[in-house]
Amino acid sequence: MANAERMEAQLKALSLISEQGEEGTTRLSYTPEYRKGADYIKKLMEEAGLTVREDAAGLVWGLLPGTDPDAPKLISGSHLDTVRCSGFYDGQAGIICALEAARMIKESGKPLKGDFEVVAIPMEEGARFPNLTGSKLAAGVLKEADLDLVKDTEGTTLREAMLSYGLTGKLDGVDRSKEKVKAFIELHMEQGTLLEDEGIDLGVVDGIFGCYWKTITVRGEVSHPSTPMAKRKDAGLAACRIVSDLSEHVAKNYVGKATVTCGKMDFHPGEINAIPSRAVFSVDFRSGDKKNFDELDAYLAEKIAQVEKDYRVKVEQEVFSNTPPTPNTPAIMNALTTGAKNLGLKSAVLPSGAGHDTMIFAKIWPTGMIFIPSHEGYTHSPREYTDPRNLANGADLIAEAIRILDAQ
Ligand code: HGY
Ligand code: MN
Ligand code: MN
Repeated sequence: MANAERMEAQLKALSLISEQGEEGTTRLSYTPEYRKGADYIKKLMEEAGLTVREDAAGLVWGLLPGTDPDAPKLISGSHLDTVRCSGFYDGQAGIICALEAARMIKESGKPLKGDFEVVAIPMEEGARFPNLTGSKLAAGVLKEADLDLVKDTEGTTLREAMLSYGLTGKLDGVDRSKEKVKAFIELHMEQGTLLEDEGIDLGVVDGIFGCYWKTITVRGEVSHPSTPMAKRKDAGLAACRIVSDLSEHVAKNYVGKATVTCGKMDFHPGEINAIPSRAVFSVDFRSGDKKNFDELDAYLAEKIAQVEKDYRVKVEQEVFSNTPPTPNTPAIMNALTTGAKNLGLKSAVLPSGAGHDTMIFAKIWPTGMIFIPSHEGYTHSPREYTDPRNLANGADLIAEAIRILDAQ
């Protein structure tokens, strides 16, 4: 059985590998802190007896070889990067639990037919580069040419960031889309409260909500705050109007269907006594149904046209990332549900409101996701927590499901 204390200690150690910030853990991809986190994961993988490699995109793979080199592989893992001021379970718990499962399988003396690989993935969060970029590179969705096109929030290209991280700036061997993989399984915090509220041990995820991010730039004219309201071209007020009308519209008309979040807003020149000439802000749409994204796009376009007229400003919008709602594979879900039953654990099927690397790997492999309870649903917050017993249940289920799938 999994060792909860060991996993809790490993996650606690990861929590300290962070930029010095106000609170929580901040480990953005391809930064010195990320390098320390990746080296720590490599050390844990070596200690667990896995063969370790880091690929040309910075994904860290731990291999437990199977007995039959022709048998399809089994892969489990999650992301190692965080948002700013984060907790230390989001993504990381999926790596640590997969590693614990690999260790248990190895120590059982009963080898699998297929290779079992544990993976730690960069750039899942959109805190630096567009979200899911690491898994898009591994799935062959992003190609070499994209390395000069994809930029982080400061305008650094992927290739520049990879080179400064010590990688080759090429993608040799990164694309794994042509390999025979029986399943990719990702364990993750629920980032909601259903499991904890209902006293359920583990979640089996059926559908993962889509995640649609836009960057909106409003351009007006800087002038003195004494400028009459009807004369000014106030980019700041125009931006606030778009955000407040959009959020009211979603709150009223998309209950239980979609959400919208404005997490970032920046005014230029950013002085108390200067009407902003430019406002740049983010829009994050989530929904389980792509139709809602299309409707909200139409609403946003109308709202922008009205605000341009009413506020005498110009508005541009740019898609930062767009991943549609993604279903998991029923056969993998069945293996997870059967595995939980075999372990005497209570499980339930539920959707994921958050986005995950699994959405990208679902394009090339059969996929499944395991949720463990998030205490009071906190996530993207230093208050994120789960009882170590949940980590053990999760690792046990990964090992059990891997055995079931390997035997099929
Ligand atoms: O934003 C998300 O849904 C996830 O935390 N990356
Ligand atoms: Mn997250
Ligand atoms: Mn995550």
